[in-house]
Amino acid sequence: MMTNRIAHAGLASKSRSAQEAAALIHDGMTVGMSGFTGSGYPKAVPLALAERMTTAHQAGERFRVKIWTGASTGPELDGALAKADGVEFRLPYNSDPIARERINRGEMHYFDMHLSQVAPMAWQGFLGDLDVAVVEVTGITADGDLIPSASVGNNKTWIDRAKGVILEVNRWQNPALEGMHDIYYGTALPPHRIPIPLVRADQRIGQPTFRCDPDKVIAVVETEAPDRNAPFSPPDAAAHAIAGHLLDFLSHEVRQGRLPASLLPLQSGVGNIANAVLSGLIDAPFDNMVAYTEVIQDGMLDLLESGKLRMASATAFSLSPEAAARLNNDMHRFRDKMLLRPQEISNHPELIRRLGCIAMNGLIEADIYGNVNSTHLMGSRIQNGIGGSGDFARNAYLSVFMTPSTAKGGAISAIVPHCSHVDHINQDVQVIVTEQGLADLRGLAPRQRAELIIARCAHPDYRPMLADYYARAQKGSFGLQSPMLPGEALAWHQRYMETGTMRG
Ligand code: 0RQ
Repeated sequence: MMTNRIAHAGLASKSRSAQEAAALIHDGMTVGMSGFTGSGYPKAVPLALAERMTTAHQAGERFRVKIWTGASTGPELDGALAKADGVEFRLPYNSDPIARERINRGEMHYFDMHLSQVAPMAWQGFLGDLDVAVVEVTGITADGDLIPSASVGNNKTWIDRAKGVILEVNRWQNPALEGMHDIYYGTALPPHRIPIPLVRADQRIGQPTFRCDPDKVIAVVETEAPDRNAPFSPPDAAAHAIAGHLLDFLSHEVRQGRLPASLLPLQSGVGNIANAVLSGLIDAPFDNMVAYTEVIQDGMLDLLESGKLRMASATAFSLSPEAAARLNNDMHRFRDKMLLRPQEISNHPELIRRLGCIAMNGLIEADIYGNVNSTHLMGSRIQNGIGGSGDFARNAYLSVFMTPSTAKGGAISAIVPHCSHVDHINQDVQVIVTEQGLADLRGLAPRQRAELIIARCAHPDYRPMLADYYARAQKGSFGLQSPMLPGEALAWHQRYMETGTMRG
């Protein structure tokens, strides 16, 4: 166990202030930062960089960079840089409200990507060179290896690809994180790709640390600052109902012999509903479960504590401040039950297909044919991004999407005639659950799906409108495979824009 956080003498001598480190980043550069859902992101250098940007802008100078990360980060990174108008291009995921506004005002380019594809695409080269990596670590070993922090994300790739590396060594991160990571170095681009030798969620295939050429390290900054994730709101009645329908369905699948009694490796998406489902699993009749997922959130910590979940493999923690403190204070009880991996492994299609994951993700809207929109409001305004939902939904053994049947206090139906934007085509969507009920779409043709989704998932206030649309579409459609009245399908959304409610 580490006592001295920077045990490598050469790297200790590169200790700098955040301001000195930020001064190594210049206008037009591409910067790869650590961070995945509010954990393990650098907390000092981005703030110092934002200050430099603001000063430059005040002097009439241009100072904007391209930022690559693992996924979302914290306000000290995405929020501060967006506020300073310092980001010209962002990938692969954003949930920061200030950055979201800039993206939707057209002031910032945003390449919203499948999270498993970020590292391989960075290696392909079309994204350009990576000038600097800014990576938070828990510590540096005497050999100069880097002990990862509370998220792994794309850090291995940033460290390998960047011309210069800035390390933030964060004392707030528990030294007991050492040994919890599994960093696999066997990925390559075609034609050199080989099978990834992982056949169980709890298997280790890599090493506990990142390799890093000490000569590439241009600054080491010491910090002591907490990760910042949004707290979860307690599950409401809709979340409880959704969890109930889904758990009944999983029990039914076990009884039918289609799922083992310990289920299959669970993937759970972001948000309160996913968290409520995890909480519901504590009282469900499944034991010895494992998770092969992207993030470990509060509900998963509870499941691990209850003993129902044997272990969880992910790329990051995504814990509320209370749960992060609980984990930090009690690391020895959890550490052998968790593995953090690079996101190209946690989200790898080959592995998700091989392990047979049960994917459970949120959505913005689903249409009556089972296509799902996870990202855009009214077809054009980005909310967050596809994140890992595409990696999991297409490759899962069972792909579930869940949502309350309405949004905005009932003024919008989450079930619509046609999605205004499609992230997950109906072939990747096997089950849709709302608080109204569950539609098992497996093996159904489009018109069979439409009837089931309207009957089981739509809110009763919107069922007659959807049924009416569907009946008319069957009369006036060009073809009857997926009946559609082209003008009207999207007028549904137009109505909300004009009157503030879809009912109008
Ligand atoms: O907006 O906050 O302004 O009111 O969208 O909606 O209800 O807070 O839902 O937190 O469960 O997120 C799909 C966004 C759901 C999430 C999505 C409005 C709503 C609110 C958020 P306000 P809620 P949740 C792998 C999985 C993609 C990434 C992913 C997501 C805001 O699940 O980002 O799956 N998924 N990753 O009011 C208009 C509708 C609406 C709507 C919701 N139909 N029309 N507005 N909203 N539905 C894990 C990772 O990638 C880490």
